[in-house]
Amino acid sequence: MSVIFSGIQPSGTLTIGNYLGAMKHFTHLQDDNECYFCVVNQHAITVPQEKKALKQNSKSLAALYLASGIDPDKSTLFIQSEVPAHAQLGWMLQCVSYIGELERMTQFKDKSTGKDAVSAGLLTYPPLMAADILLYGTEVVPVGDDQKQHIELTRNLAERFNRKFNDIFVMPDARIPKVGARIMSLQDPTRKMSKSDSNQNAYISMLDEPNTIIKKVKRAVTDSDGVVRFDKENKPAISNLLTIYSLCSGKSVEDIEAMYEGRGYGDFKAELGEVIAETLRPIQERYHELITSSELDDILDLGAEKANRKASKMLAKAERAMGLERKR
Ligand code: AQP
Repeated sequence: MSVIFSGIQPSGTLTIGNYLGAMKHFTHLQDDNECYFCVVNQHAITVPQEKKALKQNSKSLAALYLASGIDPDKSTLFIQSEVPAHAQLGWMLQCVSYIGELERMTQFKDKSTGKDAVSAGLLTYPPLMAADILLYGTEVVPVGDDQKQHIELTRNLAERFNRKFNDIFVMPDARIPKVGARIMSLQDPTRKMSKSDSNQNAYISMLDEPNTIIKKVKRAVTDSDGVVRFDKENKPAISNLLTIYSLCSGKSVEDIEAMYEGRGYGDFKAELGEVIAETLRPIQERYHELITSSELDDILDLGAEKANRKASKMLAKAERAMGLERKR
């Protein structure tokens, strides 16, 4: 049994990249582990968010966690801003972080390049993420490939804190899926699929209608070769579509290649659209039941209570280690 933590930002509606790279794997973990799943809304505000949309996306993300199989009796599901220890420990970890190491984070570079105004929060996002993880004594962090660097920084910060103050933090390990760790944009296979992409055709949202999914897959870029074959280097777009097909259908890439031998991209894309729509159908049905129910608020209230109980213990230890307590 391990302690597991994972967070997703409510910065838009989740894409199938978020689902296949992260969320899909969570449900298998909750039977044998102590799991914490978090809607990291304080991370989302590192870039501008419209307040109504943020509120709505946060509830929507919580409902998607549940609809994809998170069981509140087995896992703790909560909203980051409802557990103040995250921001409190995040500040303490900012104070043990170096600006240079934060500036080297790929995600910071990607999200800040070419922007007129960049929030300080975008730079200090990784120590807050480290706090999310370290507060729960997390051993395993299931994430997509893009988060590997942040987990490495979390380990460095934990190690630095333990050495300097007191040995209180557990060293977490990233768990990255072998296939699907980086689903790419449908419009540019050199970039990862992201929910905040300004081009809606670049991603499939978990709540897209079947017709929209089918249209988006039809519009996905391919190549001029016309052969359905996995070759990441020379055929990145088709390889990305094959990965999605394989993960959604449970069929191996080789079997899918054989199914489309001698057939063009038209058939392949039309059927892939159906396969994705079918994968999302039960999740969407459950989502629509949950999003209008009071059950969702009850689950999140209880989740915040459980998370606060656990996190406040580690926060107290960290404050004591740094000399921030008065009486304890
Ligand atoms: N394209 C992807 N393929 C596989 N896994 C992915 N993840 C994100 N995109 C892909 C994984 O999803 C989890 C939640 O990610 P997040 O929302 O916290 O942040 P992110 O990685 O920045 O995701 P987005 O969709 O790209 O959000 P925006 O557009 O707001 O920046 C993580 O485990 C991540 O690895």
